[in-house]
Amino acid sequence: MQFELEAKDPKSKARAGVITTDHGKIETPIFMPVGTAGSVKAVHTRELKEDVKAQIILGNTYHLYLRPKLDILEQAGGLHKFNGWDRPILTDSGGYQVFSLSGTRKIKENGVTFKSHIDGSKHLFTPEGVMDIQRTIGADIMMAFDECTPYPCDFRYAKDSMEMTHRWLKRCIDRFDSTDPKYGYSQTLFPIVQGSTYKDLREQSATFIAEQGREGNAIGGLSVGEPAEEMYATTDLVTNILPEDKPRYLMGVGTPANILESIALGVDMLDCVMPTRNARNGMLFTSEGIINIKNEKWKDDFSPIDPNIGGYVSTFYTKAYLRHLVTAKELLANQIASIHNLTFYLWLVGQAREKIKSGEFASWKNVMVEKVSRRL
Ligand code: PRF
Repeated sequence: MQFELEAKDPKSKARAGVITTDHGKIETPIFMPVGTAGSVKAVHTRELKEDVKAQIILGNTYHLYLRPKLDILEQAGGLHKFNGWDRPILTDSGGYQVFSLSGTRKIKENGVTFKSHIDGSKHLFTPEGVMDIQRTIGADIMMAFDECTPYPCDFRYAKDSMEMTHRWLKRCIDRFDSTDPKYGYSQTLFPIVQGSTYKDLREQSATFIAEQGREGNAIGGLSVGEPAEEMYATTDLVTNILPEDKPRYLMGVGTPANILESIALGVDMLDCVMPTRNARNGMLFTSEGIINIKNEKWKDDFSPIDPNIGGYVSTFYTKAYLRHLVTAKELLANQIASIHNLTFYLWLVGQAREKIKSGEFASWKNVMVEKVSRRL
């Protein structure tokens, strides 16, 4: 993997760059649609390419390991072959899903034992095991195994957890560096900064992560219920320490406003279930603000869902028609709403990139944050 910085905004820490992988280039800043179980829910790969213009999608180690399981992924020749997505894929390590999804779980130095949310069966994730699983999935970008601390979290717990995450990282690196990719293209490993919202811990963690000298770095443990101001302050502190010449990935963030603010703080990659999950509940993000499409007021609004962002689905279908589909519980509602929200998220980061390159990002961002946060 390679990262080339193309431009820096003069009035913020925002950057534009290009990541090159064996599955193609990613223009940053970028939003990555979440494809938990090997599919971006309600959106197929041709729509992801042609309407949404996604450049990289996520997969989850936790879900794919439990179903369809590794033997099937290996027989398929990896996740790209299995789901037909031939652009880059990043997999999360399970270090988050194991905490948020599985039932009973026990965290020990060796790893985490947990019960499957599907059938209750018992499993163990270790740093080494999670590297092997991501080798088999065949992700272009693999994530280190970490513990995402909850919020709030007392200092002692946050410190012990961060230190364990650092020891786990060393084990991840040892396993990663002593194994080869399975499918003939290269893979890379991103470590993850933790430390809850404690300044000194975040500083320590970011310094430790930077010292590992990997090709990219991630910021975890945020967007877990802390106030937005704390999330921004922590991100600001961490991006001051992480190397400038490597991409920075802020995990699980967020609303359109969160995304723009994080880009202003020097973040290059983001992912979140919000555009797809909220789409399935009738919440639409548009260039003019947020719409609850279930609301009566849209029943005879025959304007396009969003005429300003391009993309077939967003400019062709009307608000009134989508509201009808949602009201009638038609399956097509989920598809149209999900494609639209993702098209908007990708449009938004694409605009951010253009504004960074033209040196106008900071003032544009302030206007946009206001606009995209309005409730229509
Ligand atoms: N760690 C991992 N995945 C994550 C997170 C984390 O801290 C977050 C935090 N928002 C989202 N996804 N491994």
